[in-house]
Amino acid sequence: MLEVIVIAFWSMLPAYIPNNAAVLFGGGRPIDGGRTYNGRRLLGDGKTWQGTVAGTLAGTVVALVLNVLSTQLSVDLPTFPATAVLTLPAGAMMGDIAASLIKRRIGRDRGTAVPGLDQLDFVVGALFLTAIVAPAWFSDTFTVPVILVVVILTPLLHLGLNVIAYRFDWKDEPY
Ligand code: CTP
Ligand code: MG
Ligand code: K
Repeated sequence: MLEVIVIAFWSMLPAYIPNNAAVLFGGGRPIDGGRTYNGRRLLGDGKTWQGTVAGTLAGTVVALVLNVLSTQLSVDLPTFPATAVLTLPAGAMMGDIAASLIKRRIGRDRGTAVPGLDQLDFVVGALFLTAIVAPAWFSDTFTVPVILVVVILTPLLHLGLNVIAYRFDWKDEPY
């Protein structure tokens, strides 16, 4: 059980970091360029080019560092192929962006909480893109128990980290 939790956390770390990096380094020009549809923004000011690039880069660096670490550790942890090094962080950012698109369409303004969607958007994005681009590595690494742990553990971790980011004034809301 502990092994499954460790593998789940390790394998998803390159997808966890991007959101936090986007919060820290985001800003500037929004991806939607201010465009609206039916009177509402497509994505909103919370989805910026800078945040997306910084988040993807940060997750990529984390995956590369974990690859180096896994050769140093005696325990058998997954290494990330070049495809997953990119798809885990890029997929996480895409999932978060897709969630904003959904949130604007259902009438939620930027920064409002949609429980469930907020905590799992990046997980679904990261897993989905990785499953498409690196199917063999995906099915070897993300077994059913690992996916179950990811789906349960992620919202708890995400909420915990966001509360900390909020307390440190890095983030406007504690979710
Ligand atoms: N951020 C960014 N670019 C991204 C994702 C996040 O610049 N692709 C930054 C923004 O400053 C954003 C903050 O990180 O406000 C928090 O991210 P998030 O909670 O995902 O965005 P919200 O502002 O809550 O907007 P939304 O309601 O669209 O999710
Ligand atoms: Mg938010
Ligand atoms: K979000």
